[in-house]
Amino acid sequence: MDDFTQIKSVSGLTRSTLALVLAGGEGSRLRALTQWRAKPAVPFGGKYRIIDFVLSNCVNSGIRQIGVLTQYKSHSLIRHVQLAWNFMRYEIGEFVELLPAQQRIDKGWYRGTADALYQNLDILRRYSPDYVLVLGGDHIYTMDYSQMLIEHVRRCADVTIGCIEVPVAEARGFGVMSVNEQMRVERFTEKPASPESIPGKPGVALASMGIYIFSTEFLFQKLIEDHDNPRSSNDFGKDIIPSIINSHHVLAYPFQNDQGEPAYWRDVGTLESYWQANMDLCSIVPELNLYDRSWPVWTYQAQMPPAKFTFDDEGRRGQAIDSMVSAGCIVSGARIKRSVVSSGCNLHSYSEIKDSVLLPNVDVGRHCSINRAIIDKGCIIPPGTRIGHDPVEDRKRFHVDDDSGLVLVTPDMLGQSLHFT
Ligand code: ADQ
Ligand code: ADP
Repeated sequence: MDDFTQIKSVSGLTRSTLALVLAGGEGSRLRALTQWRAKPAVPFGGKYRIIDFVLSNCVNSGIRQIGVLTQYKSHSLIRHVQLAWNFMRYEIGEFVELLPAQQRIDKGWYRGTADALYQNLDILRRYSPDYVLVLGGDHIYTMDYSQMLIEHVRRCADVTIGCIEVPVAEARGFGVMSVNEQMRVERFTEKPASPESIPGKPGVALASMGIYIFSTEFLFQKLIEDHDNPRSSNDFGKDIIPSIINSHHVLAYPFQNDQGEPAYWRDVGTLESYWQANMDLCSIVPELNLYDRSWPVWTYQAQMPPAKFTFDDEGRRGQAIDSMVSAGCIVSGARIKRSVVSSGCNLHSYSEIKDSVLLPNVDVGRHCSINRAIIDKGCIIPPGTRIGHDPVEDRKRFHVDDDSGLVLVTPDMLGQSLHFT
């Protein structure tokens, strides 16, 4: 039988928790979108960057001591976190602190996710939290971590892992676990070749969301043991979690919506999943609701005028339907359908944009037709360009995703210099 602890104050728990966001991974499956920036810094949803979702979850959950561990191509990530997340007040114990791989303990970069924490052990010790919440910086979801924290403490767990049901066909990319009736984890395999189904739910596996709550002393002890183990790759999913399943209390916390179903959680690791998660925002009743005022997603707000829609010279309206059009855009006679148009875009007359994601500051010239495409920040699409209609033509100039047929366009593919702002 598990022990249970009475919880007196939820805010007492959240205030004694340090969140560490792992934001250093390469994200190579996003192709040229991560050529110059880390995946958590990729623009998303018209005005956000991917990392804003996890940071907003922390702040909205009352966890306001946050470290962001950066490594790979971190310039725009660091700049964004500094610009967007500087409203926290250090005086009252709130902060978002950047922890770049800086060869503090070892001479190398962060090896795996556990090593990223180990190399900052001296800093983590100084904050002396009771609990450490480890998070990935590259998922789109809104989640109240305080509920998971309550469960961790109530059930006297050593580690609690956030988990979600996924189709078995997709489970190979995740840590997959099996649990007993009390949700204690009995087996955990990182990226298994043949993932097991949940008993009674064929075709559905229980996947780790890469979210862990550790009781601090236990975490520190395991990080040191892992560091001293020459056979370890120093990774949570590959090394630390599998090594403690049999010897410690590892609890699974299912991430569910109010109806008890798996909640909205997307790993936007591929062009198709990145595009689809953007498209999801355009649906009439989106599963992830950016308009929920009780759970604001915070970001950096550039000073921009409202989006503006005007007629073209022949009197046809600029219009957008089932779409999100961000501040600073001018839609002059262009037609937008099922698309996300980010801040500061200019869409000129006689052009049509369908099922597409435009990152900030894109300029679409006259008479263009863009279909099922992702257009990177700052691209200037010359008048008359057709994208997403003829894969053979598209392949000559742009990147066409083999799985989905989506077209990715970046400034260098158009012979333009990259946009630095
Ligand atoms: P992956 O996402 O494949 O699996 P990983 O590549 O280690 O694991 O990335 C985890 C997070 O850490 C990402 O946010 C990444 O950006 C970051 N990261 C990776 N290497 C880093 C480093 N050296 N320094 C700093 N940050 C780094 C993990 C778990 C699986 C789980 C999935 C859920 O291992 O068990 O199912 O997440 O997506
Ligand atoms: P974003 O803000 O959209 O993530 P940025 O325009 O800020 O992208 O670029 C991200 C990083 O890539 C910056 O560090 C910038 O210095 C670097 N970068 C962009 N283009 C080049 C280039 N042609 N050569 C070297 N570095 C580049």
